[in-house]
Amino acid sequence: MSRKKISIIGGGQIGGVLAQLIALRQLGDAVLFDIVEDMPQGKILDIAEAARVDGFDVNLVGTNKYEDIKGSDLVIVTAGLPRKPGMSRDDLLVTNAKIMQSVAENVKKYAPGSIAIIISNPLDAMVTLFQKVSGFDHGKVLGQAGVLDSSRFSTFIAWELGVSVKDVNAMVLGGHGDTMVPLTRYANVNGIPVMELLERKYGNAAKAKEVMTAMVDRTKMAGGEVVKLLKTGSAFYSPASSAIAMAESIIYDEKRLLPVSAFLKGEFGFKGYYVGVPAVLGSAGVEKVVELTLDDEEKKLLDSSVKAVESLVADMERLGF
Ligand code: TXD
Repeated sequence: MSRKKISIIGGGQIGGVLAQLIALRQLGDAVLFDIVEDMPQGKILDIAEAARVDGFDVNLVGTNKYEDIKGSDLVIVTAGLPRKPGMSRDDLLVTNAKIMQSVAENVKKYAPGSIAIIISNPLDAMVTLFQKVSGFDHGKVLGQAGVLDSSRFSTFIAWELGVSVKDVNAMVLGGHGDTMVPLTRYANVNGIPVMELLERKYGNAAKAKEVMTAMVDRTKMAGGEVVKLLKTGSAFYSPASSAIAMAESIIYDEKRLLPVSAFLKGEFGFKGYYVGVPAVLGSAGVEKVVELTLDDEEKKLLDSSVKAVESLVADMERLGF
């Protein structure tokens, strides 16, 4: 099997970590593209010079030329500006929409057969715009948010319960914003509901609920928590790792069921929007959106999350994108 070619558009914080993870896991040959002269070349040289120590053997290219992404199987887009402290994801809309438009045009031109994973914020709007400009099949364009939000939620649950995070399963659906929907009822530790474990720990249901609500709130604000501490830029290690999990499922046709921003054609009662939902990822990209039973409260939360995505997309269209 020949090696896959993976291009990363945007060689900033997330882009650099992505390139290193691709090399370390020998996921494929990697191209790191950025408009900043010499920077992607410098990062790639630095990563490549660790090959002897880390023991990887893949081709790595840093570039300012879109031609170099020709023939990519997978494109991961991180291009855009990150949030500064106090800035909402939506403030980024206009700046990043302009960038995404040019990225999508070039990916369409040079890598028309690729599958695209979008990471840039505001996530659900950027995925929508990339698909619209590229004209790629909806299933070949997807966004990374839910894998990270779910990993954050799982981490907080593991810390709270004193169990290995490897045994925690918890999913976050909806848009990648303050209206995201952590599914508390489905969260479990190797099948045991987290709510039951919290009730046993605290001996009463009210306290268990309070603790769960605090974890849900922390999950929703987790991106901002990191931004506040870093002071310059936003989270980059965990977003890169999350996109790599999606890339692996696509490249190795693993059919993992992961929460991703996927295009809805009536699933969950929504049509025509990219929203975070469970989906099976394989060599064709998003191969299936998986529905699940939601109670009234969960439906209401998902509904308002989709409304937030709808209004973001409407804003973007009003601004001419
Ligand atoms: O989970 C998630 N989806 C996210 C998303 C979690 C955290 C951060 N998320 C967003 O990813 C963030 O709000 C940004 O929109 C992107 C990238 O974040 P990163 O931290 O990597 O930002 P950087 O370091 O500023 O890198 C962005 C790079 C930078 O090197 C620019 O020169 C480049 O993008 N850039 C471009 N590349 C290609 N083409 C164009 N036009 C372009 N414009 C800027």
